Amino acid sequence: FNLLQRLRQAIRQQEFSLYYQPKVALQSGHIHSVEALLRWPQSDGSMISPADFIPLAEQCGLIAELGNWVLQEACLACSRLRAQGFSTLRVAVNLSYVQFKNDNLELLVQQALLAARLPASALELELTESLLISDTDLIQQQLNSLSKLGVTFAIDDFGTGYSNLGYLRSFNATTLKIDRSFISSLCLSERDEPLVQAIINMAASLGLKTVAEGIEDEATLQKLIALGCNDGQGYYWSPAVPEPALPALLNRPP
Ligand code: G
Ligand code: G
Ligand code: NA
Ligand code: MN
Repeated sequence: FNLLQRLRQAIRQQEFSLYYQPKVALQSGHIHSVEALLRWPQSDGSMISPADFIPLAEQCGLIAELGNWVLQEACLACSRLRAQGFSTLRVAVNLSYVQFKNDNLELLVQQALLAARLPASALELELTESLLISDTDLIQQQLNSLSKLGVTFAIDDFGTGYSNLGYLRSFNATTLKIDRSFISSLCLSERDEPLVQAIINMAASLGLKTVAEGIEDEATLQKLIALGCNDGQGYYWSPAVPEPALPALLNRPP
């Protein structure tokens, strides 16, 4: 079996699971949102990373089906957690540019929200810069109509894509996620602090919130608070965990 055949079979047999990583307000320590991250557990107990199988799923078109499952399942999980008392929790879902090539994305998002009885404001979609600069009419239209539904957008891995900032003029994002590569050495490298400060200042002047990815220690957290970053994600709080582990995390005092 090669990886592609195994991927096809895994989709058919629903072998995937979703894990969720908290997004934390840096000042208060409050977890207001979770990011859904795909996991593919193997029979030997290991996991294949989405970084390995998502590009393959994109190439062969399987990402449409897989991505739609992620959307549905993430909305259902958020709805279940809201019903358990975490009534303002939001969920973030990563979207592949391939999912925008189908012209029914808006409908799929609406259906996922409706099936979960979740308001659009509970859903954030994470997009990469490469998607945003491939500024085709179809993508622009879809972003606009999703935005009108009330869904919000975060720009993922900011700073690692292309240095074309033109899309920030026209695209209605609410959040910039500063890539982990800038955060992981923030307290070690002299160059990273002014860079991160510049990103945070630029975001603030555009009215965008900032999320720092990959925070692992207290010193980095304190530095980001001092730099004015709004939110964070990282092993400092938690890696992505399965849904049943979330209530304990969400109940944990900051
Ligand atoms: O979870 P982890 O940090 O290993 O994720 C690796 C990469 O896979 C990240 O870039 C993440 O955004 C991406 N990824 C995880 N889950 C999904 C998903 O459901 N859809 C898409 N398109 N990408 C995902
Ligand atoms: O591309 P995206 O930002 O969606 O991918 C997030 C990836 O980073 C996932 O694979 C996730 O498991 C990983 N990740 C999340 N928090 C941390 C962290 O604090 N440190 C490290 N090294 N990786 C992290
Ligand atoms: Na992401
Ligand atoms: Mn990211």
